[in-house]
Amino acid sequence: MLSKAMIDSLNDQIQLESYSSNLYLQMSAWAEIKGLEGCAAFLRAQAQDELAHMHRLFKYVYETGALPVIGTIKAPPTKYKSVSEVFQQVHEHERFITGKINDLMSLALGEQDHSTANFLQWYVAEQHEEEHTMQKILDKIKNIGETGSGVYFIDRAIGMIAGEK
Ligand code: OFO
Repeated sequence: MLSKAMIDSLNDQIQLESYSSNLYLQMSAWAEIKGLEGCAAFLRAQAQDELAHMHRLFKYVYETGALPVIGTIKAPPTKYKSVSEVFQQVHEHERFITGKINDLMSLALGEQDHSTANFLQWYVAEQHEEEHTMQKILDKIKNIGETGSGVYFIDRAIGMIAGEK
């Protein structure tokens, strides 16, 4: 059985994972409109992953006998200046999520809630992986550069990463 504080925090995370999914899906629309098919494919796949993260939490909460609550999801931004801005924001957002997962883990450990701590391990590993992927993408953007045909090659490189997912 989960504490009230833990149920509330897990529900906050359900809401955040839903927001992450919407954020990346909205970013994929920006990329599509700009003709950046590789970036769009990557961001759509990322949106799907975030939805799966939300469902994983949702299932865990109801399996404990508590009520998962999605709540209100705020609207994500719709305008971006460049590919680098999009992926900088993705990276920043993932770091923010890592902080939230760490807070959840600290709460679970503090409460000696070993079941939830064990459940959260998967998210700890996932955040490590995602931050690493986003850093790799930012490095590629920096190395290739966004001038001239650079954006074309960046899009191809990110599309290849999407294909590996
Ligand atoms: Fe970006 O990862 Fe969800 O948790």
